[in-house]
Amino acid sequence: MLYHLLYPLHTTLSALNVFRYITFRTIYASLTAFFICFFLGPWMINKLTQMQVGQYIRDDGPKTHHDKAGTPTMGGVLIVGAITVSTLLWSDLTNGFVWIVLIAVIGYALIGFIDDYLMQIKKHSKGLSVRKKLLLQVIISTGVGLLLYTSPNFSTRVTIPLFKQLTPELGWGYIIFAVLVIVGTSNAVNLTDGLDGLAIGPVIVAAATYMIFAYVAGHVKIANYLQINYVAGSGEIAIFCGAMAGAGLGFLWFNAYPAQIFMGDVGSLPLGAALGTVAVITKQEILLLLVGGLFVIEALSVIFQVSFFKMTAGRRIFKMAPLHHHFELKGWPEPKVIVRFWIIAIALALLAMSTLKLR
Ligand code: 57M
Repeated sequence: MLYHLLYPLHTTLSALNVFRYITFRTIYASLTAFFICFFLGPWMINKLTQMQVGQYIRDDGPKTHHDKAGTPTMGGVLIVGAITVSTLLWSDLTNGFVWIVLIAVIGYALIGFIDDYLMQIKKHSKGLSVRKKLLLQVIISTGVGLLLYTSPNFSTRVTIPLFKQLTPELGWGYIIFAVLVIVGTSNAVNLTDGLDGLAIGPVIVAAATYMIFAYVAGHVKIANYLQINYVAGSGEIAIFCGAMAGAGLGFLWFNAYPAQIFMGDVGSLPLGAALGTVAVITKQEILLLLVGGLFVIEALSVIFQVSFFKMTAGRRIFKMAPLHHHFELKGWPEPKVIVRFWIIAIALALLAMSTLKLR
């Protein structure tokens, strides 16, 4: 909005020329989202406490979690609100990708909201059934996939890191591929969200990484130099990613151990969906396995644990899945698990960035 209002005035006030630059708008989108979360955080915590939207804690989890009962949840409303407002303020609203990623985020936030609402407000402890949640996720991601498929000049080739010449053409199958990426990432982030700051830290890292990828992919000269797919218009997605990283930092202020607020499904589902959508838009889909490697590890720990549990009638690989619970039960203090998982997430993101230069 600010771009549309202020940039045209650069002919009379040349300082406003700065609104043309994606880098400038990305920095201010990050700061805007950060300050929204930072300043509204305490108000949100009070409001949720008054409304008694406190976390219900399962008896079968690690004992240390029992003290967390009643922590206000659904902080994701603030994160998604901050990302949306900031993106609307700083990006070029004539860019279709901006609207597509906002549709994904708001759509998934609604699914998360319904789930949290049933669990926390209606005290319906199970929330939405897994099947209904998945169906809604597939419906929204199919819509997102279709919108991308019909976007002018959008390539339906998949980028394979390290093999820049190998780009399989999926045609309409790309829609199914996009659905898998978006639904998978959303659920993997959701599974990771089980310790204070554990999910939002790597979300910030991944959003910052894709902020760079989006800028690079949208810049014809840099994209050609690095021999990566040039995606016209994807530069504006850097602004969205900046807003996501900024909102994440603002939320982390309160979600840091010991957390004063949790994000709830209304936060974890849309944040994961946003990363998936951004990976698809920037044509760095497979690389998300590395950028969001921590989410992949957490999801795999659940898949292996559940499969092994079923195959062996009750035996386990880990003390408890997802993986963070395993280390907690081994006696690692919660902050140690969290910070070590963040370190892994940062190292994986750096490794992913290095592939831009490798072929
Ligand atoms: C949601 N939710 C947290 C909070 C957060 C298939 C199975 C592995 C699924 C998995 C599951 O349900 N995962 C998804 C994880 C919950 O956090 C809430 O949920 C939101 C995210 N959706 O924002 O609102 C709890 O996590 C803790 N927490 C923090 N700090 C935070 O910042 O401490 C969350 C955010 C909160 C709080 O305690 O209450 C969760 O863990 O429930 N299920 C599991 O993760 C369960 N695993 C399990 O059953 N494993 C089995 C195998 C065979 C499936 C096994 O290994 O034996 C565990 N989760 C819990 N207790 N709580 C185990 C039992």
